[in-house]
Amino acid sequence: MKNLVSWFKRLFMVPGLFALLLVASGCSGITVLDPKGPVARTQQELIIFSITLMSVIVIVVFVLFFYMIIRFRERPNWTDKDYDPHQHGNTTLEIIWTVIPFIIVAALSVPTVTSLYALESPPEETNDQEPLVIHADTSNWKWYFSYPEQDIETVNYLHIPENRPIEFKLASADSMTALWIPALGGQKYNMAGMQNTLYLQADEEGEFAGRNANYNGSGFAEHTFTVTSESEEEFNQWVSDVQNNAPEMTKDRFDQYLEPGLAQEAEYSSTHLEYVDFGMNSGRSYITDLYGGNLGEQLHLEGGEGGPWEEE
Ligand SMILES: [Cu+2]
Repeated sequence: MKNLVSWFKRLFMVPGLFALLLVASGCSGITVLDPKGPVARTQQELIIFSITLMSVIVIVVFVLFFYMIIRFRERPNWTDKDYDPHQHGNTTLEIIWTVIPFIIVAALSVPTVTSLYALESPPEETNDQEPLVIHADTSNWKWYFSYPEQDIETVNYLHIPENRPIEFKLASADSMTALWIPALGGQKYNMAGMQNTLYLQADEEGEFAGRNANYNGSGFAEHTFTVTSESEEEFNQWVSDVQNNAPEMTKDRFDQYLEPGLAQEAEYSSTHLEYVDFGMNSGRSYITDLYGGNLGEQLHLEGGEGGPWEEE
């Protein structure tokens, strides 16, 4: 009896420790579970739904498991007549363990696919509003946010009006990256020579953290930006400030930005889209045409021959 008690104690210590760990790690502070906009809220609901469903499955499996090991444990007075271990050809069991996985997969995938498709267009609650288009381009390890309509561009920071959908046009000058603003919604990839569209929206004012969510080398950890969500008046005020006071993004200046390295936050009263659009096939080789030489030097590729594999 004493053995049984200590066994139970040990059994219940594991989930207890786990719960303590969750609380101690400040689990309530997870940004994706604290959405600041409709897109993030849809995704949060999906996450909570999936965790709940999977927890139910785990609990059922564990209950069955403990039932089995107690029900069919080795006992001195049991004989072969009490238990038949051969279940081959048991139609009832075969049907149960074929149908249940189907139900689980359907229950998980139907809401997931529905939300994924719904998030491919601007949030429904603000569909009376024209989305604000922002081109979000990257090069190692910087963010360029161009507002074509306002004809301004920022480096490594973003201002957006609250309660208005933002239509991000994602592309990259070089390595593949991903735009992620956890408080506003999940990430999507930036690639060279093609464009992705991501709709996000903030429904309150505040400062949110944004980052590149796809590993792209030594500057990855600092490939971040801040998002300021503000009222429409404040946003318009900021736009006209930048239009009137910031320098122009000249082609020379932008070409300097494209060299690998980090950059301070900055703003300009014109956009680089006048010279190159990395989302188009024509913009695909822009950075290699500019700096491909440096890369060749680093990799000993001059002249297309005499590479490291030919040096000996
Ligand atoms: Cu692609």
